[in-house]
Amino acid sequence: MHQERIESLIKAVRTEYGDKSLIFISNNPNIHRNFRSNSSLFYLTGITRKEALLIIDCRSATPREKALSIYTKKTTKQQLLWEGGDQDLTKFKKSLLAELYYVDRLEEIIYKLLPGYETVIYEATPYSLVNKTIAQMISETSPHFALIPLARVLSTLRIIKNRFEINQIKEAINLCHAAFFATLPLIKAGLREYQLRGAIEYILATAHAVPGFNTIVASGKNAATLHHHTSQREFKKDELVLIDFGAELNLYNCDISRTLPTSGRYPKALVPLYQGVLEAQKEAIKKVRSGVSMKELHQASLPPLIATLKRFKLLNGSEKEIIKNKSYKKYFPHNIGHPLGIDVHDITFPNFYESKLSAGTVITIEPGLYLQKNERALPACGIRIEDDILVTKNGFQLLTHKIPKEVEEIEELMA
Ligand SMILES: [Mn+2]
Repeated sequence: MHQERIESLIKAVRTEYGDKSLIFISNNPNIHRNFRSNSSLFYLTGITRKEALLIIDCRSATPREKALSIYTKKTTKQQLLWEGGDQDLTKFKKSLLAELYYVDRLEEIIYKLLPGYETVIYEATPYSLVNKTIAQMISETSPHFALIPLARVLSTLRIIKNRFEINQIKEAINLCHAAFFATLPLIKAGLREYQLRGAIEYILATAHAVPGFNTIVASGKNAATLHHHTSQREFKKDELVLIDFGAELNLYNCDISRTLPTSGRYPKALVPLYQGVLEAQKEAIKKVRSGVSMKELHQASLPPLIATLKRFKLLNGSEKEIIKNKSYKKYFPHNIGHPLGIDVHDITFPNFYESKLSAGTVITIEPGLYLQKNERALPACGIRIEDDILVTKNGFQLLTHKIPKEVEEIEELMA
């Protein structure tokens, strides 16, 4: 799998920039706290070692001709004592047909490598073996080099998931499913936001997963803050709690939001608001298939949202006018969703939002409505419903279908 990915990357680079290209991707060893492997390095190789630099020579079309070199540092006795061992890279000599070098400094080696090449494709992480970013180093010494960010070439490959990756995402979703059902009974007046967050993250931790991002638990008016940092606020009766959570398992992520009532039933006044968001989400999901753009999915979600806002007299004018003058953005200020994968907001290319989606891409669909203050007899609140969806040739697969979102379903579960 990794060899094929590297081969595809080399092919893309050779097509775009010619074969006199070198690719540098490294793991930043300086982040000891919550170290996480560089997503692209992990995608291409499976490497998770803190000290690791992969150099790909694009003069060879395949990784089989000594095109790959991995540079790393020997683990010292001190490191062994304090940190324990790190990933052993010797296995990659075989699996990737890579050369493996143990070095203490890399500058000289890189300078020696450069002649004969014209393009350097890189990830901008600082790397201890060269003290600065490789891009900095090269632009200072060899300003004639074309420096190209790796994402420009790799995003079109990473955006399409294979079966293994889809299964990884599904497994992460299974953990969130478990966390959702285990913590649902906790959602009632008196509990505090951080307690629910702790309970959700506890379930993930016991399955050897980590939260893919700071779990959002936002109650009442706090939910009007899109990325509310879970606070001490206590849940009150008859209000809503927005949870936006994700599990990262083996470096693959999911991302789910649900909005739940604190008193077992959705407050009557807020039901139409909730239903509006749900309908908007369903309208967008219905349209998912290869060839459709995120922008079109966004557009598809707007009529139900706008109808809801008009119903509460939060917006005036025709649907057409409201879309044109974008006044709906006061209540729905973000995009409909984003791609998902090794990163929660997975790698994208510049015009991704307008581009046609391809089969194999996993996206989120997450419309929301947010009231920053009490308005028209409605309390300040936030509603977001987010599912993870696999784009297929003729439609979609709703990966998060087991996590309920219908009003009746949730009220029955909480009764
Ligand atoms: Mn999301």
